[in-house]
Amino acid sequence: MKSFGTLIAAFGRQYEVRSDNGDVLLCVPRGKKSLFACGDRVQVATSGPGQGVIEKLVERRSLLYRSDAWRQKLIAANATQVVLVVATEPSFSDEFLSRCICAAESQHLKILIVLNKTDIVAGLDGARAQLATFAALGYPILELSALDNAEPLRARLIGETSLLVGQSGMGKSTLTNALIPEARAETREISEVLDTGKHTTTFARLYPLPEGGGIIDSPGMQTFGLVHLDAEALEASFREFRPYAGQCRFRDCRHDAEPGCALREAADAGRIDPRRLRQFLQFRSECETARRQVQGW
Ligand SMILES: Nc1nc2c(ncn2[C@@H]2O[C@H](COP(=O)(O)OP(=O)(O)OP(=O)(O)O)[C@@H](O)[C@H]2O)c(=O)[nH]1
Ligand SMILES: [Mg+2]
Ligand SMILES: [Zn+2]
Repeated sequence: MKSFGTLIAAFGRQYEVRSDNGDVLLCVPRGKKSLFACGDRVQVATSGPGQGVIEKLVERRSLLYRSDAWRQKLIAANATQVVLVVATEPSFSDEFLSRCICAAESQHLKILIVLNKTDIVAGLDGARAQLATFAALGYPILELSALDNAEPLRARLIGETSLLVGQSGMGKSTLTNALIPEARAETREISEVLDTGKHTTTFARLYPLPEGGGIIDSPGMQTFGLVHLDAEALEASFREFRPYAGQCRFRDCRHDAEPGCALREAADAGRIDPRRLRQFLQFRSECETARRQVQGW
């Protein structure tokens, strides 16, 4: 029997697919290649009780992934919104945040930043200061405590497929459980996470929201390589650079040390955050190094 369904969990080479008639099947891909991601729409053929084979992938509306020179790691497909989860504790990296934003912008996804654990007031000012750059760029920031009350987030999720991403221990799974109690996603004390060096969530899973839409809880990440973005796509994913496109003196300006560089002038004048320009140059240089490695020179 063949049916269409949604891939709701991706563990290595096996996938859980909820078919449109409600059955949940544990599936393997047909053939060796397994390049599916949580959120994918697929056609499956039942191969036994509760088991199936993925036969076809329905074209994706979006795909969020990270990459280094050698590998791509799919995170989720068909999300409409990326929810970047940071917290007052443990500390987070604004560079990591910029990377996630580039990946999301390049897929034209909505972006929402959640500052979690506002009940830990000691970390609040520092976290807000770190987020000021992103607030100035117009990215919405929602402050809450998943342990006290996650409800302010619910209205922002209805009708969207929201991918929760962030570093380990920020509270993605705690938020998921607060909004969808049946989710029962595993959560863990950060101290334990640090002891074992492992993330608590080990694979991405999609949970339907009772009000419509869904949440994809994903494993914490340490790095977010953007090697799949070329220089042009990378530049376009820094939204504050867009008004300066084509304004540099040289058409092929690399925004590095060229005279008459509009981006550099804007950074010097404080119209764009110099830190973001440095991040752009750093991400681009990583991409170029990775391409040279792959090509062997
Ligand atoms: N004080 C406080 N602690 C929280 C809050 N939200 C989550 N935590 C705690 O933070 C720790 C980590 O939470 P998780 O939900 O497991 O974090 P995660 O982002 O899913 O982590 P990974 O799965 O490793 O990526 C747990 O001990 C939670 O109880 C909050 O709003 N306030
Ligand atoms: Mg988790
Ligand atoms: Zn320039």
